[in-house]
Amino acid sequence: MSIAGSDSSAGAGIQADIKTFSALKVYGLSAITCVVAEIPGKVSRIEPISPEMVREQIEVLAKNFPISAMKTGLLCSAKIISAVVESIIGFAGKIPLVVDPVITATGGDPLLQSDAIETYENELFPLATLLTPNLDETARLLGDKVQDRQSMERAGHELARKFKTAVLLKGGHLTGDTAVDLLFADGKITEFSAPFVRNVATHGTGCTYSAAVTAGLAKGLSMTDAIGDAKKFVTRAIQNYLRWDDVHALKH
Ligand code: PXL
Repeated sequence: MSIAGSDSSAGAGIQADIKTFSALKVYGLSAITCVVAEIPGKVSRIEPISPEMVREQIEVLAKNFPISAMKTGLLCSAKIISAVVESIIGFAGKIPLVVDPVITATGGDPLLQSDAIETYENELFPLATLLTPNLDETARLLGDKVQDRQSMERAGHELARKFKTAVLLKGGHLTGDTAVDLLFADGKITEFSAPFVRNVATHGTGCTYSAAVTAGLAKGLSMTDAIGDAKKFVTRAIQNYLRWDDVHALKH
C-alpha cells in the first residue's frame, strides 16, 4: 500500500508507486493524501484531501486486504501526517513501513507544509522500518549540508540514531561518475552504487526507488536484497528514459 500524493504528470507520487509495483509484479493499493497539479519542474497547485478521507481510505483497505508492506510519500500537512499515523499504528512492527520523507519536488518547489516536518519527526519516523531521504531532505532534517562521503556517513548515522530506524541515504550525483547510496542499519553501513546516468532530467526517481524497495520487502526479501534490486530497477528506469518535452515539441 502506498500512502502518497497524486502527481498529474504521473512520473512521481502515487502514479510512480503503482507503476513500480506493477512492473515488479506486486499488487499496489493506494491512499491519496493530496492532489498536485504539476508538470516536471513546476508545481502549479496542491490541494490536500481531508484527513478524515485519508484515514478512511487506509482503514477500508486495511480491513479488507492482506497488506504485506507499506510506504509513505508526500503527506502534505501535519494534520494528514497525524491521521496517517493513527491509521497505520496497528501495523507498526508487524509489516515493513518505508518512509520517503518528501519535502520538496526535484525542481525545488515546496510540497510539504513547513510546519509539518516536526510532525514527521515526532510521529511518523518512529514507526518506520526504513527512512529514505535524499541529500536535500537530510540537510533539512539535520540542519547541516551534506556534501561529501564523510558527511554522508556522519549524517546517516545521526539520522539512524535519532529516529531509531534503518536509513537509506541517497547520494544522487554527489560523487561524480557513480550514484552512491548508503544503508545504515544495525550499526553497519552497506553501500549500493550504480553508474550515474548523465544528462537525464529526472522526475520521480525517489518515489520509484522507495516503491521498488517496498515491493521487494512485500515479497519477503531482506532489506539489503530489496534495496539492491530497487537500485538496479531505478537505474534501468533512468537509462530507458522518455523525454516528455520532445513529445511536446512534436505536437506543436
Ligand atoms: O518526487 C517527489 C514527489 C512526491 N509526491 C508527489 C509529487 C512529487 C514531485 O513532484 O508530485 C505527489
